[in-house]
Amino acid sequence: MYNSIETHARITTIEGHILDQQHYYPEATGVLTNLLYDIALAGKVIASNTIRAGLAEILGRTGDTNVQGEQVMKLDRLADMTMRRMNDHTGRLAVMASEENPEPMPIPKDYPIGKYVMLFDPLDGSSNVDFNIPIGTIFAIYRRITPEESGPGTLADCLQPGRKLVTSGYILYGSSTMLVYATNKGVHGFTLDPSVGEFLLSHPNIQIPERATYMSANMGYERYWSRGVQEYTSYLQGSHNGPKHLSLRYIGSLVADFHRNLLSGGVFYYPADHKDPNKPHGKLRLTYEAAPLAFIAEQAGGYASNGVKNILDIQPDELHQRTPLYIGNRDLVEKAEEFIRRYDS
Ligand code: P6P
Repeated sequence: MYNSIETHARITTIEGHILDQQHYYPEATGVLTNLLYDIALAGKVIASNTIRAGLAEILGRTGDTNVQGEQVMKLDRLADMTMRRMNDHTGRLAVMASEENPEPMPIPKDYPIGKYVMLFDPLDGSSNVDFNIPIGTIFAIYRRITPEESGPGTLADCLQPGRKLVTSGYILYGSSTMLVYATNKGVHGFTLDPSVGEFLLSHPNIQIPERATYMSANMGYERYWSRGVQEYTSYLQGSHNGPKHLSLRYIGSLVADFHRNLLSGGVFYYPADHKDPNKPHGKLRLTYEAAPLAFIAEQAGGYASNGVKNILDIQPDELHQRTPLYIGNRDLVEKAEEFIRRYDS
């Protein structure tokens, strides 16, 4: 067992890094720093339950279904509760919204109300829990836009375009637990050192490699995709003078697929499909999945689109609205837009 003191030339905790970053924001009052720290703490709690899910009798389904009509996994419920309880009383937030809850969750009246808004997917990919496949928490932080004197935040505060994000990030519960977050000053990754219980800076200033390595899509649904997306897929496989070197990697867990492509270069796409008439815009959600990851991708030199426009420029109409998502290397995402324009317009 290595000693983290010996192996880290310079140990930078997430708290130290956030404080370092804070000097970029003269108006910052430390609230954002503390909010990110609270999210990191929630991540540690969720991680400690995730790694022993099989033992703690929290595997399997609760028998409930969430607003998405999906089976709620016990770990889902625990992650949702942890994220809420770590953040509902700190006085940093005006309102929260979660994938697991139909409506936004205003800060309880007994607690102080803050100036930020947090949207989150507490445990994305949770259907993979039983198979020990990496899963993740995704979070998005905005400033409230409704007047402070109006009391707790509202749905309007939650329905902001990704362009307004202050910070976003994810916690990936995989072979190690990583927290990756982005501000408009870059993308930084931290790895949880269980021996000291701290997230330590392991991936400073992440930039997506210029040369992509992977394409990531559920090819089992190809017959349900539009002509443009089918031709785009052929392009990624070398037709239409496309790249000849891409490998297919798709784990069915958005945070894990995104993280791999962020570090190795690649494009992930979950198109609109006509498999389920109730989900004409694909499966993924805009406000707490696509937009926060799009912010990270763009800060890392990549790009994210719904096939027509930048994800960050989409004004949400509903909290749980879905969107097609193409995300990763800018050239490959723009090529998706080109094929959709050419064949689907
Ligand atoms: P499919 C997991 O349920 C999830 O929401 C994302 O994490 C993942 O990218 C996607 O669904 C996988 O969906 O239809 O390919 O199984």
